[in-house]
Amino acid sequence: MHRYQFPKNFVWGTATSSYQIEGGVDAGGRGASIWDTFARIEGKVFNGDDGSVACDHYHRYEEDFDLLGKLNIRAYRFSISWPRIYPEGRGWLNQQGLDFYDRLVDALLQRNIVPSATLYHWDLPQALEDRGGWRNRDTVKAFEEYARIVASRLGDRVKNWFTVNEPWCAWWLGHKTGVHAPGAQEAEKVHRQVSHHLLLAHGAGVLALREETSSPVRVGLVHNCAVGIPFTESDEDIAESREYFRRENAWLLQPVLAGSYPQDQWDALGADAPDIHPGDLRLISQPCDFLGLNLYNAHGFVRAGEGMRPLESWFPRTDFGWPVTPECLYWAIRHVVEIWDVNDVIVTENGCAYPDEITEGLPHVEDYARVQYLREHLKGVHRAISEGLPVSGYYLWSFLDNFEWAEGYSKRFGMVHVDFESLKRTPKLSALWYARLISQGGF
Ligand code: IFM
Repeated sequence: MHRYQFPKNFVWGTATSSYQIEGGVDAGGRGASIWDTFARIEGKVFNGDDGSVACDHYHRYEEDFDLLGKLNIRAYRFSISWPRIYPEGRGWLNQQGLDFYDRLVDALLQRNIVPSATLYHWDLPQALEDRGGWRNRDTVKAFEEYARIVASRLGDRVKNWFTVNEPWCAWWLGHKTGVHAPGAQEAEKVHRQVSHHLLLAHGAGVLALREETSSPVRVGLVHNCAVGIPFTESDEDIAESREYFRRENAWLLQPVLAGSYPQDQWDALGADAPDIHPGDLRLISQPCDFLGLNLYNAHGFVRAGEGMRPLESWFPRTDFGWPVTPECLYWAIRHVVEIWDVNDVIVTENGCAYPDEITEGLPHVEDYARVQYLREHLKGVHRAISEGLPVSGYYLWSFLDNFEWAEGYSKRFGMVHVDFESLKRTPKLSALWYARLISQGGF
């Protein structure tokens, strides 16, 4: 039997985001976010669900963190709700919002759980959207003000910071296809401008975090990458899969990691390329401490000379319809390191949705499919480490079943089941499996 043992200092964590779990949307002086508005529009979110209660984590974080402690979780990645801090987007600073995250960070530290904070996980203050949102360059300035305040308040205790979570989703799903808030379907020029402003916000966030914290902090972007698995491990298939990775991720990663937009893609846009100011790319490409990768599946398999091949309709998939392709983590880590020379990768999200149900008389939800998914994906992380690739942590998505954006509460990603009527939490077998893995440093 092969044992997958991880380095002693490997960070084992789990992740959530504010709008997906907090609820308490009218509590503590919080302002509206674009997701409050979007979820009210008929037909935008499955079943008419919204995040007004979610897991009610806003009121239950102490007991939730007790549970995290019992599950041996060493690091917790959460996001800060921008409209709790600046309910009107700019100007009036809501002390109650800052106090909430102060208490939340202290509650984690009391349990020896390392807090890692994301500044932007899609809940833009509605007040900023009313002034153009990410289409408007002023939103970058507002983000910088918000980042400075949060950094100066929490930076003495929070040492790991993620600037923007998955800019691709905020840009493409929010402004191109419109399936996420604010639900826009913009012209090419406008949505490319949105992507540029999100990258600028990342750069401004890095600067703010470094300038406002008295002791060193670790800072990076979180990118949901597109990957194709080489069909075989021949040099030709690997080279084609690497080129697929470069092409698919370059629009967002090359500015951050190499200080330029990919010339071929820029030229193809012509007059629709975004307007950029002198110094923008320098701000965007400031050196970071790591790159966060969120990854759930590959697009498929890549064959030399054939490119990406579509998967069969009967290929094994999760409840979300995403194919189960465990090698995706290994290839994403390897490609990003080989192409852009990244010196530390953190897997900031990985997990799966399955229709987990409580069975009368059983203390846990039996989610063998998730255990199998995690085990197979972690083998890829282990392979990367054993080949000397720099990977320092893994955050399972997600701690709790939660509000899965346009899918509402219909897709369960948690290692802990949440009954959305009673709000009762019930650990799934995957949580016990993960707790054991953490205590043993491997499986
Ligand atoms: O729930 C989301 C999360 O907010 C961002 N990454 C993907 C997850 C699953 O869809």
